Amino acid sequence: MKELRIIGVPSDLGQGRRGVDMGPSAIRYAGLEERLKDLGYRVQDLGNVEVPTPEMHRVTNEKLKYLNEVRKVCESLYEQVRQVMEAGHVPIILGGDHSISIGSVAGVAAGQRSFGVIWFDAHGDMNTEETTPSGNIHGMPLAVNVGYGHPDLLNIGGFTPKVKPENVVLVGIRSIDRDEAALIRQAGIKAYTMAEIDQLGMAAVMKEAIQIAGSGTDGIHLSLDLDALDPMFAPGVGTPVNGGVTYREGHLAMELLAASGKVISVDVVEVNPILDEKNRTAQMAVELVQSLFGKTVM
Ligand code: Z70
Ligand code: MN
Ligand code: MN
Ligand code: MN
Repeated sequence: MKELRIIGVPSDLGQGRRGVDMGPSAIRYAGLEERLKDLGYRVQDLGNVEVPTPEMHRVTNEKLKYLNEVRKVCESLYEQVRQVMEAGHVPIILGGDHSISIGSVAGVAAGQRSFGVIWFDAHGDMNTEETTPSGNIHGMPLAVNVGYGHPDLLNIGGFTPKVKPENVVLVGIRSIDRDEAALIRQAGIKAYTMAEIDQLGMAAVMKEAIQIAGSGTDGIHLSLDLDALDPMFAPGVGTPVNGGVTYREGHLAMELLAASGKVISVDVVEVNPILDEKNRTAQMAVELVQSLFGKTVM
């Protein structure tokens, strides 16, 4: 049985609302480590990556807010994740906003050159400096990971792209900017909208997603943005979008990933305890991670 390593990244530098920096604490408070130990894993919490305080820094580029600070955080995270991968362990990276996945995916790529990514999200996260409506880097990490974006972000780890777009799948999208849609198509990334989840069912969607990310690769990185879930089940996120993945669909998706035996690493991002109701969203995150690591009814 693989050993698990928890890494916290208390960063809200990639988006506009404070609070998501408290995500790692909220997820730990919801019992992540204990719940994984219950499943029989050896788990070690490696603590948090150091993150600059936004109030101490100024936005200099409105199209790439906190670029320098985000880059530094992602470089530190890259180093940590690379070491965990090289030790043969499974990193569980707790955000923080989704900009941190530039660092986590870079670290996974350094330890494992052949892998696919399942990006579970209401959003595409495929903006660039040219297409972003907000300048928030959390709307850009998937683009960076497949090779589009600012050189300072692309160069983390010293190589680009981190993952081949043909091994990347978006699941749960329902809020995409116009030019972002064009880049998703241009890059050739398979995207399952909520409409397709409704039409095909989550089981069929995940079967295809696992095929795209997992066949011909040595593993799958799951990047789990809690806003993929319907706000009914995950209200504590910066940008709730109605019409999302249900509680049951979310668990089914994780269970199918667990059954595939292909998951090598995971991000759990965008949990914002300030916007949450009694830590429900962090609890949801812990439950989903339990299913991802093999929890079943009996
Ligand atoms: C929009 C942007 C976004 C959350 C990603 C939204 C981006 N596409 N929001 N994750 N929560 O500003 O780029
Ligand atoms: Mn070890
Ligand atoms: Mn996201
Ligand atoms: Mn999102």
